[in-house]
Amino acid sequence: MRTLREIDPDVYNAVVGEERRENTGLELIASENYVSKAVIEAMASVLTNKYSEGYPGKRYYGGQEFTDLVENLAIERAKKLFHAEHVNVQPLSGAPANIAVYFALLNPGDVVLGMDLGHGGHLTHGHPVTYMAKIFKFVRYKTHGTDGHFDFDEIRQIALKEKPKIILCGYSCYPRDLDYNAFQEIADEVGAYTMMDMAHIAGLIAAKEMNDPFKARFDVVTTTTHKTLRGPRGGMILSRTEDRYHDKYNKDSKKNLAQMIDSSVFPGFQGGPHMHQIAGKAVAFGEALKPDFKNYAAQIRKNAKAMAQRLIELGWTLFTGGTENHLMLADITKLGLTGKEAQNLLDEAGITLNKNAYPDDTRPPTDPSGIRIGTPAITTRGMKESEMKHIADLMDKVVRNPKDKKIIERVRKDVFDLTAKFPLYKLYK
Ligand code: DSN
Repeated sequence: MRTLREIDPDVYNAVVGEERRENTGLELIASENYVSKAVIEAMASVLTNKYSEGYPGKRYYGGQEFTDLVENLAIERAKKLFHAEHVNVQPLSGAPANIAVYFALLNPGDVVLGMDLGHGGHLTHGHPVTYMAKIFKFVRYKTHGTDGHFDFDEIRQIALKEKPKIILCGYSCYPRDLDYNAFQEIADEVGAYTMMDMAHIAGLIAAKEMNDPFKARFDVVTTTTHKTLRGPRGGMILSRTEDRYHDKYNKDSKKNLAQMIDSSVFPGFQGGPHMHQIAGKAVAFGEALKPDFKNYAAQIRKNAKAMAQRLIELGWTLFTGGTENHLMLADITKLGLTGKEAQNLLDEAGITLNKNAYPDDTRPPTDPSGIRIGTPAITTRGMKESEMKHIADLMDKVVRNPKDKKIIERVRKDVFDLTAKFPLYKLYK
């Protein structure tokens, strides 16, 4: 970074500032993590210089000997990690991955049945504000009760009525595992493809800490690579090879499912892949294949459980009464604050998390009732159950004393002390 410091001190200072912020604060945003130095080095490499439209061995431009090598490494490692028949590592992030799948499988007006955003689903699963909702018809299922269960009879009834071509599951704010067999059975009955967006829990699925959608014969699984999987910011699509509905939906096509997805990503949707990012993915997948990754993934869940338990002891209301993955959703209005107020207060104390809608929230998305809390990043730092209890106590102190600046300052100091005991890399000073 010496060159950057000399050439562009403004950008250099922003990068150093962010490194300092990450080092000295507690990162509880459930979708964030810290990549390894090796991933950063791969991302900051000359591979960013190269255009590689196409796929390994079938590119449009010359000079692809090393890009092919890197992309094949990423594909082979991802296949091994998730026992996938086919992998496309070119999606630039999670939204482009999901969009590419919609265009691979659907025609305008076709129906997708997915989880409601307000109940933990994701914006790219057809929220009305997205362009996808103008092209395809998205219908939604919700969770039920304080335990947040799915009513599969209800989902089946919606599917029988709406005739979706894709039944989609996956979430960005739901603290439980999913019963993929139940979704698959409904999809078989109505003739729908099954699609799982595992972005949040990819690392936990890779480590066999959570159920595997491919075991239930899911057709397509999409993911980002930067959450629990701990890779660079990016996306990926995994799928079966066979198109189980070739005769029903695609009888004039010569393509199987894998080919439909590949041509949807490129040339259908994206241009040149970001090869530096694909190199980072290859490195991260290599790391996830090592035995240590299993310990890390198991610890994420142990940490979430320990923190949830402590928060409940302290009187917090958590959706579903706890967690079995990496995140918790708290109804913070029960402690007298809105989600936005809690997020801002905790930010002042060096604890970063995000406001989030709580199921059936009556408040607006810009200032909802909930806050989402996640353990992947602090687990990467090496923190364990006892630190989780300590962090829960610190959060509780802040939200119960919103007007007391002294308490917030004291918690900020405690956060400094705690993070100093679990240092991150320092690359830039
Ligand atoms: N923004 C991500 C999250 O925080 O869950 C999902 O895209």
